[in-house]
Amino acid sequence: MSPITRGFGRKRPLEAASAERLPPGQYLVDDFPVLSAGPTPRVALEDWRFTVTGVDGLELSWSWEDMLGLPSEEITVDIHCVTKWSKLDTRWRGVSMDAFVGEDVDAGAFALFTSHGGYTTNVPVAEVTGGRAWVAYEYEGAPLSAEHGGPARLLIPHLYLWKSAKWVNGVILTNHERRGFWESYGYHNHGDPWREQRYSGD
Ligand SMILES: Nc1nc2c(c(=O)[nH]1)N[C@H]1C(S)=C(S)[C@@H](COP(=O)(O)O)O[C@H]1N2
Ligand SMILES: [Mo]
Repeated sequence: MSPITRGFGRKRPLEAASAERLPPGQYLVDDFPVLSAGPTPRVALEDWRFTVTGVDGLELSWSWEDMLGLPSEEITVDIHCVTKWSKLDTRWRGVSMDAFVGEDVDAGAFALFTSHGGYTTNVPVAEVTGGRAWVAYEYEGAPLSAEHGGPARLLIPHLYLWKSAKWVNGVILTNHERRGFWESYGYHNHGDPWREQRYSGD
């Protein structure tokens, strides 16, 4: 059989499958664009911490070593940026948010994630627990680069990528919703790409 025929035979179903995975208004990219609101912070592993602040004000904190001691998962997901690019089958390694926001924490309903450099983003606790969000520290089998949020970033693939805070260093749990950086500047509070929740009012 000719390789040309085989190539055509493969291409069409693949394209159809990809189209189904593309939320409305998005286009596919093969590269991995970098979008940062400020300079790239360089965070040394020995200084790295992830701190969970419960509703009661009590803090739980993990060092880099502590975090690597938690069970990690390999995650292959599609990611969607509000600037309209999507990337399929990105492969990460990270620790589920369930490992940080567990029984020991007075969780409340709302989470405000914080990052080195001052970036913040808010998400309901229910959307970052139950295996839907990770602190990711590897991308495509290599340590996560600083540009993409390394040493570790949040990964919430079911929401627009601005929710996936790069250089994440903690989460503040509250009963009252506090808006993050882009959510305060007119972006949608929730940010579901399948419902095209780009801007407040969408
Ligand atoms: N700390 C921090 N996290 C951030 C941002 C940022 O500016 N600072 N930008 C967000 C936005 S708008 C997007 S689209 C993604 C981009 O991730 P990337 O640069 O790895 O593509 O990071 C999100 N997380
Ligand atoms: Mo973005």
